Amino acid sequence: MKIMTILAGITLAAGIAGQAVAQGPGAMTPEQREARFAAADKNADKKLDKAEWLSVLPEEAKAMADQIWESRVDADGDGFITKDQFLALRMGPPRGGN
Ligand SMILES: [Ca+2]
Repeated sequence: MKIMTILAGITLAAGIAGQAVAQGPGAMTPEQREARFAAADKNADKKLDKAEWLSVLPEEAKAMADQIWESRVDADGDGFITKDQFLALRMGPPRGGN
């Protein structure tokens, strides 16, 4: 029961984050996503730590930041997200086979 509630919360927060990242109708272009990554990468080491990622996380997603970071962003648990990982982030349904 508790687990289900937590999972539902993660899904909800991820959806909110996805909507905010998309910023209204139409997803961000790859150029916009790269610009966001560059803006977040304060120390220019080409990867984001959690604090840097938090700096570009939409306000409405911050309540679930820990869950989103651990479950979807830093899925390999190394404490960083690379540019490739950032650009590949999809807050919506898992990618299909194409
Ligand atoms: Ca960095």
